[in-house]
Amino acid sequence: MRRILTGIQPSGHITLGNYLGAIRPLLSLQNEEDTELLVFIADLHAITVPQDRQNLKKNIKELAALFLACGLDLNKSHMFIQSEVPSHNQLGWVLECNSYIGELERMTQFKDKKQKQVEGVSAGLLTYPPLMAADILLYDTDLVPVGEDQKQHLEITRNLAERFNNKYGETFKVPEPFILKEGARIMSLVDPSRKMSKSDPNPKGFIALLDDINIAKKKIKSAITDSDGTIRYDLENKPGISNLLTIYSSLTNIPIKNLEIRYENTNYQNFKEDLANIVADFLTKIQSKYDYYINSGDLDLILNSGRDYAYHYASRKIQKVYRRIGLGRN
Ligand code: ATP
Ligand code: LTN
Repeated sequence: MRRILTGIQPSGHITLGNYLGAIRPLLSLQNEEDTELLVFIADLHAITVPQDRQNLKKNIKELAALFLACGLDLNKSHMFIQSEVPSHNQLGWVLECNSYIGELERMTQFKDKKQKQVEGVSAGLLTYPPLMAADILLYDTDLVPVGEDQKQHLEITRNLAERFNNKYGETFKVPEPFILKEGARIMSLVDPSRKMSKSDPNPKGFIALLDDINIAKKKIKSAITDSDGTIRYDLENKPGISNLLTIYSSLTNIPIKNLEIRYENTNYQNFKEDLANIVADFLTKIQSKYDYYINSGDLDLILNSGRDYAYHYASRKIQKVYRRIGLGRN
């Protein structure tokens, strides 16, 4: 059986970038035969930067309900909260001891996030990749759907798996990233040179899946574009409009080439107006399903059953790892 796994941090409100980069590719695989999905809320990763207790709690539940609202099929998947399965911390530590500071310091996400910390840079921000590797390697994962920004972390995960296997004997499956060409890097609406990010202090930069519909429409209509006026995909010279074309195409499945032809003789305002309506329809559908799940008592039962399933699998793996290394008495 093929196992697909991904995690998202409950570090803010889930964005269209998270959806197009990670959730949509994940869901595109769930109907394939002989495939199982493991989906988790990466709360241990979220605390690498400061989090408010109440917000964190709320974001964890919100993310769980959103996965379901986006269409996660519970007959094919298990959803759980990372901190409820202690094997993640256990393997994280082991892999940390097999990581080199130099390779961790080279990670782009570390370098970016380090710049933004006002209260000091936590050691966890640096040692985050071995914890992410643990998330993946505990479950003999085959494929990991992620956005482009996580490619480097997948590479280090593969390196750590191979390093461990060489040193202690075959223990981990070496996973592959699953990165879709379109939507893997959605950019900020206020600065198309930066990626759309849920922890952006300026909410105009991102569309959250739970944004008020009129506010979301306004964000699209006021997205930064250039002054050239033609609707053409050109990442280098027209990053703003290219980003909007990518969003349009990803949500409608209309190829970008066809959109360029459709909007050849119009202006940015018309194009943005249409895109705003497409985004509004998409959000409306998700939000009505979200309202159902967040208010249903099922959510806790679903998370309990996901935790038990993950715990069972992961605790066997960590015992094997400990034995291989020579830890404890067994
Ligand atoms: P934060 O701002 O807290 O770092 P984030 O919005 O970057 O959060 P993550 O939780 O780090 O989101 O990422 C969850 C998943 O969403 C990952 O697979 C990541 O690659 C993907 N992702 C995040 N931002 C984007 C984006 N702008 N475009 C496409 N995929 C994205
Ligand atoms: N590192 C990811 C979130 C994440 C993840 C994972 C993704 C944590 N563990 C395991 C895929 C598989 C992020 O910050 N975007």
